[in-house]
Amino acid sequence: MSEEKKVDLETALLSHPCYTEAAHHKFARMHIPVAPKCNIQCNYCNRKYDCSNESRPGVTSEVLSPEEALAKVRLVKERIPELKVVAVAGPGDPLANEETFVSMQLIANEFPEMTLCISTNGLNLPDNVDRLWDLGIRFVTVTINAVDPHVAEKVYQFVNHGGRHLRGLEAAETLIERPLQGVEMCVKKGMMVKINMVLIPGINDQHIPEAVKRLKALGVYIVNILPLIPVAGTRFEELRAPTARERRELQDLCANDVRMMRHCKQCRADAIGLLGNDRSQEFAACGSGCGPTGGATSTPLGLEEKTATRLAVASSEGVTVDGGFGNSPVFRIYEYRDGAIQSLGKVELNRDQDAPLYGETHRLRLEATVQELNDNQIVVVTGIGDKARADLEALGIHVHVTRGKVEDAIAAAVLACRK
Ligand code: CLF
Ligand code: SF4
Repeated sequence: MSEEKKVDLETALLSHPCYTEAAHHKFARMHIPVAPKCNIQCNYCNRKYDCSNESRPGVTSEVLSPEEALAKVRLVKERIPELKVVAVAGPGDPLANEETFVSMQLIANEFPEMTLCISTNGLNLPDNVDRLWDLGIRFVTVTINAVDPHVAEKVYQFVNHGGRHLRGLEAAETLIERPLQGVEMCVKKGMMVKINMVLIPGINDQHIPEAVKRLKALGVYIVNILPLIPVAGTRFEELRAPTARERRELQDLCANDVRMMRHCKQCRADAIGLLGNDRSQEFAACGSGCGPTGGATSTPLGLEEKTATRLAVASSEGVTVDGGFGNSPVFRIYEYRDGAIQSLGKVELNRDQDAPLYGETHRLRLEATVQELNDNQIVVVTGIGDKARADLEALGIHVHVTRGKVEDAIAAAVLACRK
């Protein structure tokens, strides 16, 4: 029998940016995208994109082998000393891919102080609790969108389990029974279990409070209610996303029963950095080339060319400019250099979408947005008020107002700024 890995759970909890809100400004996490296969089909997931269990549906830049993942962890640890957590969160299901276990073992061997974390749909969890424990994994997230098969039936298209392809009620029952069993086993073992629930208006919104009570009774540590992101090419593409108010009201209600996570950023399967500042693009495509003598990404950050321009673009999907300065909930950050555009991540503003666009609250919101974006040279929006424009310009930030495609807007904004 292997010797049990010692983990200081309290210290790990206090520095885990998802489990402890106060830690998320200080400590970074890294997702290693080593798990491409999935054993179920959620109606909100397009498999060309990242796993919606843990990520906003954006294209993962790469799928890594365990050895490449280890090399990348070395590089990221060197550049981001605040790195505390390494996790597998897709792009498929971690427990449907043997590479998850191999990668975690390699990382545990080389970085014994690192907190290890996984996020799974839970189908294979009961069979793997001991294995995860032996690897030193103490943080397990399970996505459970319903505990009633008649609700779950509407969320999942199929489940592949035990050599069978299940659909309908049978699939739903399996995808309730197995994850709940896994959660119970993890809690008994001493793991910190987080539940992710995708809030799907008209499908599970009325059911979530009941589901939360059931999960609380099993001893889960925290619950994270994520808004549905309707993704093109999925069965739910025509559904609407919940409003910020709907989500908050549900969180408030469920907070009577269990601790709520409210700072989730729905990260990519290859996310790197602080939760609110994804730096994955800095390390993109550095799989096997990111050893000590690695490729382009090993250029020290301070030695970048001076011609680079950093822009914040109000764009919900990264396709078109579609937000005003005062109401865009997300600004995407890009670097423009010698005609090439590189995505550097996004800044999310945690805005109450129902708040009025006038008055004192709105004024404070605009000031906070100016501060959030003040390390950019250009801000691109569909509209902006005089006061906010003046505040940005006082900081030397050029404002470009436009609509249309993001890349066209960036090129035009840089040109206008340099005139
Ligand atoms: Fe990753 Fe998830 Fe571990 Fe965090 S993310 S596997 S628990 S280390 Fe965090 Fe990202 Fe939200 Fe997930 S902000 S999507 S909750
Ligand atoms: Fe997609 Fe994740 Fe659901 Fe699998 S578990 S179908 S990868 S969202």
